Amino acid sequence: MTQSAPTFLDPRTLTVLITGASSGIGAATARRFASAGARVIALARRKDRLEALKAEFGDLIHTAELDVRDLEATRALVAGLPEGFSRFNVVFANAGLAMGLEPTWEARDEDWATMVDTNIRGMLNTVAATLPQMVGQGEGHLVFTGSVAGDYPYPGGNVYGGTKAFVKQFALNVWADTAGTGVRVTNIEPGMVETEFSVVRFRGDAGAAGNVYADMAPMTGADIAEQVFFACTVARHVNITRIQAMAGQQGFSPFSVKRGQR
Ligand code: NDP
Ligand code: 8X3
Repeated sequence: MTQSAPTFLDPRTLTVLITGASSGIGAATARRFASAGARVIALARRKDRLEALKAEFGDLIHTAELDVRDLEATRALVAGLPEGFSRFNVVFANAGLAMGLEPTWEARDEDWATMVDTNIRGMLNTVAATLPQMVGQGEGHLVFTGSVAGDYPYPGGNVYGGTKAFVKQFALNVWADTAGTGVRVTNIEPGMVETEFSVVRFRGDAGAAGNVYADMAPMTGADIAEQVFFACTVARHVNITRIQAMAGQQGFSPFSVKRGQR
């Protein structure tokens, strides 16, 4: 059998809907696709941040304010997309956050609720509002932002890691449903990426957030955007099911042994 070179989709054929596009991984992914000529629907709660994207890329970008926790607003937004953006064929369900790093028994109820409502319910709302259209048109790609925290435990990761384990298993189950429909599914599972993630996790404490990335080289939003771009532009007969990447200086810890404790 002759070996042919891998082929890639023309990004100019893609219309990419991104939640959490106002900063970090989502903003970098919006830039990656728009700079390659794709159209991008950039969504987040902070509309002013989205305007910077609009200023950079003009007509390739459509921005709108959206809180993914609101299912009806998400459905209405998708139903009302303007001409040129309404036939999206990539959805990046990326909006999410961690709140707090306390041990389980000291964690705040409201933080757990915010993480579950955003990372699980908000992600499901995004899928509910977009997947039927992509299955109907027989072409699409659903990309999720999971995390290494969905595979590996760490102290203080309790509900955040639980939400990302949900995202991973849900992504795999969606792929079990969509395989053969023309809709691809990918779960992106990063380790340490320096974004506003840790500032949010530590409630605006920039010092605590900075310590997370001190004296090491974390991944950047652009590093993750490149992975999303690859998964979405690889030839249609390929489905990249999961991409897990860690910073080069981020390894694993041995099991902890609590000697002398009962
Ligand atoms: P950022 O804090 O920089 O970005 C988070 C994005 O999510 C923002 O655009 C924010 O926009 C949006 N968002 C949060 N809540 C909502 C909401 N209710 N409705 C709509 N948008 C919302 O962090 P990252 O870029 O790092 O985070 C993106 C994803 O990556 C998250 O799912 C996170 O869990 C995941 N991740 C991050 C890693 C890291 O180390 N940074 C590693 C692994 C995964 P706005 O506030 O304007 O609404
Ligand atoms: C974010 C990565 O390791 O901080 O999902 O939980 S980690």
